[in-house]
Amino acid sequence: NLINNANNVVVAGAGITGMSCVRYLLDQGKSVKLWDTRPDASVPDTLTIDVTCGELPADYWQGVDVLVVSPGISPALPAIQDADACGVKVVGDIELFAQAIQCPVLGVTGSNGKTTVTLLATHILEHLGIKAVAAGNVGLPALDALALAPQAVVLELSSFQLETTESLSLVAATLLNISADHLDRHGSFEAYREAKQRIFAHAACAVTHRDDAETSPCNADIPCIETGLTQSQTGFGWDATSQAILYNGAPLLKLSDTQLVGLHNVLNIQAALALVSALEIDLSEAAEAVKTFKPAPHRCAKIAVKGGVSYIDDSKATNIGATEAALTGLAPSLTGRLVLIAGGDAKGADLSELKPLLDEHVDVVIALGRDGKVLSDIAENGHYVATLPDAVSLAASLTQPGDTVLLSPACASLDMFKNYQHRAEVFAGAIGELSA
Ligand code: UMA
Ligand code: ADP
Repeated sequence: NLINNANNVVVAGAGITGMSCVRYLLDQGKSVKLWDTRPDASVPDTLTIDVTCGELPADYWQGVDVLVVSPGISPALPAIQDADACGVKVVGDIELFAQAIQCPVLGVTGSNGKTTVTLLATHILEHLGIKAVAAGNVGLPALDALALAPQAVVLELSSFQLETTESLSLVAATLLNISADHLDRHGSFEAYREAKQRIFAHAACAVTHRDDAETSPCNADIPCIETGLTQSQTGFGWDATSQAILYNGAPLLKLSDTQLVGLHNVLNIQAALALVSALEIDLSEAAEAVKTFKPAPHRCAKIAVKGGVSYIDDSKATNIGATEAALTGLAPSLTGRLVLIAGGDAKGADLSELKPLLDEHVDVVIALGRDGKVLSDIAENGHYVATLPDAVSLAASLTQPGDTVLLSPACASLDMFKNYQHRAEVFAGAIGELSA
């Protein structure tokens, strides 16, 4: 055990992960120092440990056994490479969690759908009377889940977290899908894919999408439970005519009996059911629980109808794959015209990949943000605006009753907003300002 054998530990990053690590390590009786690479980082003043912000003194790594890096910090940073060269073991918080957790853990990764599947699987387990906790990238730092004495943990894992994880044992693991994301951090699509594949390293079972080879374990020979949008006789399937999810060919659950919409959510429901089925629960009761699950906000949610125009908040669409799901999922059910508001920080992705879907489904594109120009340039009917309220008022002026305005940015929000929730608040606020 890494931590049993370590005395001096550095935690990098003063965010929620870093703070959870500090608490955990102090509880374990370790000597802990905190380092944030940003000179102006805000660090709680209640901390009584050694804190360094910005540049490190030359001998900083001397005597340090372990460095725990927060997910937002790249292990490729020169100072972290220095630590490695000095013999310091570099890990992430999930590795500490992996070495401490006693109950079964289900793992969820993918470019999109992680939070939906994590929360849904947790909801199902709770419905079945199992004390389950959703943790990891979903928001509750994994080490904080330990203190809640769970009977099962559903762990959402980002590629950043997987990059620094080695020994995580999972009862079942899923890689939902892969599309370009975080290329600015990982350097290449291949490196991003490799990080995601690490989820299967010590998994007892994989939940895969039968028509997407990217979701299958590359290096681990483990049993698979399949999901998919075809009428399969084994695993999870889909009958498009009756709009029902199938299990081993028999109807299990109708999509219309749930509060989720779109084919991407059919896959999400299947993945959540497949994951919990690894815990030997009653599948029909699990399917019953799906009906009472309320989706998290900012994921393709209709938030207003103003002047007969529907406004949809998909602010959580922070990459191309999510916006593709919104466009293909929504378009078939629309009668009027569709205005898309998109743009922001593309994180190194090529937004022009959206061109075919824009041409097919979108009548007007209103773009904004650092990388938004690409979108207004490639769209047949594209506009570039300075702010989100400007985008909303332009959309309102271009629409008529029956039309839909969709905020699905395909980009991170951080170039203009605090986070995607803030972007959604500004969107809702601007809609509120429109005359009825
Ligand atoms: N910091 C540095 N140097 C850097 C970058 C950051 O010192 O180069 C410092 C910042 O000054 C700050 C701290 O690190 O003090 C922030 O740490 P962090 O960025 O790792 O963020 P946390 O607050 O610890 O939150 C993280 C996840 N954030 C990221 O991966 C960026 C949260 O996911 C996660 O919910 C939380 O741990 C609990 O596990 C957020 C996220 O955006 C929601 N994830 C990405 C995504 O979903 O696309 C991966
Ligand atoms: P994540 O945690 O991976 O970001 P979320 O469940 O929060 O996933 O959804 C993020 C975005 O991706 C939302 O815009 C949502 O509508 C879209 N989305 C959800 N599930 C899928 C899926 N299976 N495939 C593609 N897009 C999806």
